[in-house]
Amino acid sequence: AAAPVTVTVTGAAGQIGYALLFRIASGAMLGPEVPVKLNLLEVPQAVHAAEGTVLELLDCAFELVAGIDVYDNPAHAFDGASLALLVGAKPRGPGMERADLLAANGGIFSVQGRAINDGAADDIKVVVVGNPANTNALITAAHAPDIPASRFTALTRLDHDRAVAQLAARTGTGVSAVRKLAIWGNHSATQYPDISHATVDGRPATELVEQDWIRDEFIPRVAKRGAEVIAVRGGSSAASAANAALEHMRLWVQGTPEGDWTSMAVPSDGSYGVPEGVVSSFPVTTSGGSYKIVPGLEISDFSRSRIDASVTELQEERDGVRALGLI
Ligand code: NAX
Repeated sequence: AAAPVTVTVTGAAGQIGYALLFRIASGAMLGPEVPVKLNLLEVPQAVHAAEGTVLELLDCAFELVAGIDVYDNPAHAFDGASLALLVGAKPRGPGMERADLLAANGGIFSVQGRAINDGAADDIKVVVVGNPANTNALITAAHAPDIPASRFTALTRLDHDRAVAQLAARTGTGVSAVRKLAIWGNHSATQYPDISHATVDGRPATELVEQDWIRDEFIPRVAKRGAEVIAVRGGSSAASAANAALEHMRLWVQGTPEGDWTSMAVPSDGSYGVPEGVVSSFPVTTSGGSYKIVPGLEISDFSRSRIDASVTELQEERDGVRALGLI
């Protein structure tokens, strides 16, 4: 049998953690052949609740689970980790300014970055889910100088999946007919869901929907979908976020299908005019455990202005954490 892969999940007692852990344990992320060792990280006051989730994980008798441990110490939780899903973050409280939020999360992600640097496996792959996800990934990478920055990514696959679902519904097709959709920029309301290169059943999506619909309905609906879920469900996206985080990792490890790509927020290599180092979402293909930003796409003036607006926001976030001494 294959050796177990150590997977660290932070925020394990939260609602995304609850939706995520059972699916990882069932083999949905790494496949039915790969045993997993689960390392759960929580803050001390939530360790007890995480231990409750462990009771339920054990009660599933998942054959692929090679062990589960709960920690409140990041150094222990990331020891030997090959995959890390950083879900736990400090939510914005009442009256909290953006700088306060960045500072609170800076404290969390700098410590976790150091722990990953010191203890994780050489092939560590990190996805940050906790918001502000792109900038939290930047902070984490900055505190792990011995690990290539490219290993630190942030989640925009949820935005990607939301966009695929909206386009499929509009064109009256199934989601599997939609290819090559892209999310650019920040996981925030400024993100740019881009269908300019997308196809639906092999036909260019731009021939099937109106520009007005793209601009006035599709883009804002995808970008504000998180708020829509909160308004209707009375709680923020949890199972869909967990599913997307799992897909992000599954595709990174197992590869994107021929003729399609995914969206991942990754440290820019300067592609498409996004300043180097900024953690921005791009269309990427994956294979053999690494990813590549899709090269050579034509960018329209409309796309250019949308990408620039979101990247400007990311640069402001980067300047903010730099001013706080967090990177
Ligand atoms: P919850 O509040 O239910 O759970 C968060 C958990 O993280 C809590 O149990 C908390 O104790 C734990 N935590 C806090 N600080 C920690 C630390 N330093 N180490 C370990 N654990 C820590 O939030 P949930 O709904 O699960 O959402 C988690 C994060 O995902 C939030 O930051 C949220 O904004 C973000 N999201 C990101 C999305 C994305 O697409 N990138 C979409 C969904 C979600 O909104």
